[in-house]
Amino acid sequence: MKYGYISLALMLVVFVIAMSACTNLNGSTDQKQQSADQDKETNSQVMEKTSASMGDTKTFVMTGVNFRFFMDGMENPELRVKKGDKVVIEFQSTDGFHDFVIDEFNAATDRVNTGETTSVEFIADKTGTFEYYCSVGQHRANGMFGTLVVEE
Ligand SMILES: [Cu+2]
Repeated sequence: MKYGYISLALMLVVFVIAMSACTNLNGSTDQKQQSADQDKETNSQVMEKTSASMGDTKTFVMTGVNFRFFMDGMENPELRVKKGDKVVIEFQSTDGFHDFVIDEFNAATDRVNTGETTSVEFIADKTGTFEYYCSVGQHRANGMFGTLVVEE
């Protein structure tokens, strides 16, 4: 009978050890599975980013006066982007009432007064050379225009 208890106790110990070993095994398997899932998630996020934008975002910070656009001190600068780029124009009037318009992309900012800022964004979905201009009064005729080049 004495041996019976001992062997029963031994079996219990072995059983407990075996159980905890199993739990550990399962635990590490779960962790592996989790990190695999995380990898998958990361990959699909990267894929989404790539397919959603198709191109870079090009931001141009421009100002307007009577009757010119300026960017980094350059008068009516040529803007260059690649086809598929998202173009963001951040426009501020530093003197007068102005806007920024490109007909071919149906892009137009609000008309803003001195000190006010506005913006417009569009996808440059076709190649070519396009004119941007200010649509207020005779500003365009007075030289308030420039060129956007969209390259392949
Ligand atoms: Cu203007």
